[in-house]
Amino acid sequence: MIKGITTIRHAGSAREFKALSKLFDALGFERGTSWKTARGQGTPFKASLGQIEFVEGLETVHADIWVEVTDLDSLRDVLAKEKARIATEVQQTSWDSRFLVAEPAKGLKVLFWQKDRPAQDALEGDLSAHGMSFGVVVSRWNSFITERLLQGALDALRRSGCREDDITVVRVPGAFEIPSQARTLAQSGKYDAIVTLGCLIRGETTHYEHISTEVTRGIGQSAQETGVPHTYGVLTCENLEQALDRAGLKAGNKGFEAAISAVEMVSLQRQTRGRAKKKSASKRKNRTR
Ligand code: DLZ
Repeated sequence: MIKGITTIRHAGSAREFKALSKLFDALGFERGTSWKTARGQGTPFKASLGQIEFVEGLETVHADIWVEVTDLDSLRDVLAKEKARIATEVQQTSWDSRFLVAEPAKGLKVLFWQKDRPAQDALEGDLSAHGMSFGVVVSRWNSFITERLLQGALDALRRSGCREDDITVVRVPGAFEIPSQARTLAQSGKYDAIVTLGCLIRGETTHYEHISTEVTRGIGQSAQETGVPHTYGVLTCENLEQALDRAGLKAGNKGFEAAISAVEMVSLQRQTRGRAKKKSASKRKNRTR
């Protein structure tokens, strides 16, 4: 089962290692667990999402570490402040993005890129969970699958920077019980979002259609009526093989995806609420003039 991808680079010296670590801190990467032995040392820097991509054809790759960012211009400012060498200045691509290549240590090139905004004024949530709290409701029925979904969800929240104390996991007997517990957590006012995890398998469930319809409707209703984002990590599968694929084997881990979506939705909600407040304040100001 795939858990993550790590790209490892040797720094030329302890001094360079320290400078690289300082730069990656300044860029906003989350530090993982460092190690040090008589033979050397290492410090991982985490991103919320990682992937490995193979490329074929004429496209120039520029660097073998690519980092997608939400604001390339601010990132360029941090690189300048940290006096990191820019090997290629900001350029537009033919695939609706801009990129630059930094060379913070000799021979170590990192390409930073940002996707062009789809529309001038579009708002998007980001994937940092700092200062957010989450309720995770997971059902015990088919726990062989749902525990994998839970591990994926917890992994996503931790990688996004959520503190352990800000995650509450609640176990319920089966998928049918998820909506009521999700609503209870949402109504408590303690959580920014609720992640729901469960697994319904058609072959093993006589009332499959009824249960899955109720669960989906109940989670959606709780989200709409409480105003707290809920994300849907309930698998509805034909058989165990399909469920396994979606719990980390071939088709990713839907628990991880549900948790990442929750982080994005909280971030987006904070932005849209902030924007709505500003708009109504400026309306009031105009009226009193
Ligand atoms: C009863 C039942 C059945 C047959 N199948 C599943 C399933 O595949 N996945 C699941 O999460 N729960 C199942 N359940 C249990 C119901 O969701 C519920 O917990 C019980 O009917 C008790 O209310």
